[in-house]
Amino acid sequence: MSTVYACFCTDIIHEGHKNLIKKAAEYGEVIAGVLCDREMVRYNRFPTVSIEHRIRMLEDIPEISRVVVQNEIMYDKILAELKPDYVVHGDNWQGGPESAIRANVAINLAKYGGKLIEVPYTYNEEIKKIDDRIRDKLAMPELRRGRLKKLLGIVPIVKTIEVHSGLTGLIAEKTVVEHDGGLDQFDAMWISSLCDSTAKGKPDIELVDMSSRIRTVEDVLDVTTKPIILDADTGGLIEHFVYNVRTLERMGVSAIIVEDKTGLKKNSLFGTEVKQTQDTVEHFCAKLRAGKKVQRTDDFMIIARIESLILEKGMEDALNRAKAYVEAGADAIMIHSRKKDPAEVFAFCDKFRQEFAKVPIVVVPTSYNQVTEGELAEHGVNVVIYANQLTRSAFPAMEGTAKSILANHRAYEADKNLMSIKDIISLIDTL
Ligand code: SPV
Ligand code: MG
Repeated sequence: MSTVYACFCTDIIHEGHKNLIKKAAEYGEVIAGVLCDREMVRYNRFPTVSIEHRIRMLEDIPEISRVVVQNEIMYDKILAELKPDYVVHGDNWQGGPESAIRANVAINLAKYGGKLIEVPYTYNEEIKKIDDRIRDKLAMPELRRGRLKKLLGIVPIVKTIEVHSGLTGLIAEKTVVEHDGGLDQFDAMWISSLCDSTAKGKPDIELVDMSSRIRTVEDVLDVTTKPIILDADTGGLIEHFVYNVRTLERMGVSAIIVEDKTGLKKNSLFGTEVKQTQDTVEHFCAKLRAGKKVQRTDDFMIIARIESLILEKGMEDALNRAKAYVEAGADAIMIHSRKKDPAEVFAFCDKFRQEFAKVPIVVVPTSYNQVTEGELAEHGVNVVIYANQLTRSAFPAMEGTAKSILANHRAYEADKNLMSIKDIISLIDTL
């Protein structure tokens, strides 16, 4: 009997999947693949049910004779292993980044003479509703909040991009690329104090207060499902900090990062060019302890950000503070640097890892931007934050358009660089 292989990356079996399975069974014995969590996250969205649940869900379907786990989005290994006579897939992968998977399947089937069967994808209101329901579920505070901790256990490094509005949130949510034989997307969003302030035309000195920052968080929460890490600056007065921890946790924010500075905070990338004061270890630890004490779930993370390297206080100071902050309850450490190369960050991570094998490390490679995610992960980094690149790319693009319209007294010349009206309209989801 011929064998037929179909891979599923879904949390629910709906009518469309059932149609596909029925069609597959016409060609022979059906082997179903379940895409593993790590690849689900890169390719699709975060699973709302466990892999064990997804396996059982397929095992319960009478037409399926066997279920296997597919560990890579591309089919090289699984097809070499199973050598099915047919691969069955919906025909909705012919455009966009998914077409790379289709091409990969074709190449691998050709190696041994297997065939691809494409089943017309079922589009109907019911399926759209199911899809919307999963997305809505992912956006709910209870489900979104804990996802950062879960991601830390699934992906080699949590890739986080700066967002400061609903629109930038959509970019973080929806951008998927095909490269190096796989698909990729961002795992989480960073709401930067620098970019949130800049978007409002204000300096990054805690002038944009928490009420206003929370408004930005809500705009992002409204249109996305990915976890949020909020830049909480110094956290302010301990008496205020505890209230903000409660509010942000309740909203579904996954983590806040508080930096060990005090007084008038200036952006770290100024380094020692401006007057900035580092908090005492005792006072900052008291702030961390107070925050940890008031949070109500195990999901929410308070991450301690160390400014010793920024303020040129030395590696020893950074490491001593890291130890004290972890002991005070910090869920992770962010080490910041404004050096052009990652040497001091690597040195910190290597030493920190000797003492703390499990405490996550967060980095922001803005100035040492040649470093790759792979290199950071090798030194034990768990979260990389691209902290300001969307803002910095948007500003020159907008300024260029403004200059072009002024210079030409019309918008015609600028238009070739612009997104079409049709595309900008379809970018926004409608209910
Ligand atoms: C931010 O993005 O606001 C940060 C990171 O705090 S940095 O600008 O490098 O200080
Ligand atoms: Mg900041």
